[in-house]
Amino acid sequence: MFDAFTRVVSQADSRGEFLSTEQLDALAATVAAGSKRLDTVNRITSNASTIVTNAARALFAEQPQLISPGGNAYTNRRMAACLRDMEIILRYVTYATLAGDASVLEDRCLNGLRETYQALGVPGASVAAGVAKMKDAAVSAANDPNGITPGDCSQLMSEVAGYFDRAAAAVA
Ligand code: PEB
Repeated sequence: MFDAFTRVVSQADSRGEFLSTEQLDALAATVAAGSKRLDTVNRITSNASTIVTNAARALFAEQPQLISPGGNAYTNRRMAACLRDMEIILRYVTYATLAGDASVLEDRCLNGLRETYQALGVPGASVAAGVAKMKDAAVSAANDPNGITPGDCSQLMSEVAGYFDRAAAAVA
């Protein structure tokens, strides 16, 4: 598992080089934006259950076959598994956001997930649609200007959106 710092160290070490000025500048920018990152993680974490529930509700409204008899979220057991899966994915996105690196998400959550869903008969495209809904909700929760120091978070928001996009692409 890498973070923004260990990633750069590992890359430099594999080439046997000192850290470059560009790498140090990029890390300095990461440190300078640290409060934004922590606020973003905090916003998503504290809204997690709303983000998951609303995304699932919207997904089932769009794809009602999932909750009809024979559907992949039909019966309380499968519904619970579905909500849990969405929560797991969201949780790993918050870890990646904190770390500033996708490796924790890739290695511990997405690796082999497509094959798992294929084996279970869970439609990956539907999971991807649910993840896209969580992305919109998470970005808007993190971007909400109420009660927070105003600032430009566009770069961080596209980084966060990118983690959701990776998750969706990994199962679609
Ligand atoms: C991945 N999901 C399910 C299972 C596993 C995962 C391993 C099988 C075991 C179980 O049921 O608990 N687990 C999950 C994950 C990690 C992990 C992401 C990462 C670390 O360890 N059903 C739908 C929707 C979708 C869904 C499209 C968006 O209709 C999901 C939610 N996942 C779903 C369902 C099951 C499941 C299991 C319904 C149960 C499938 C079944 O038993 O029929």
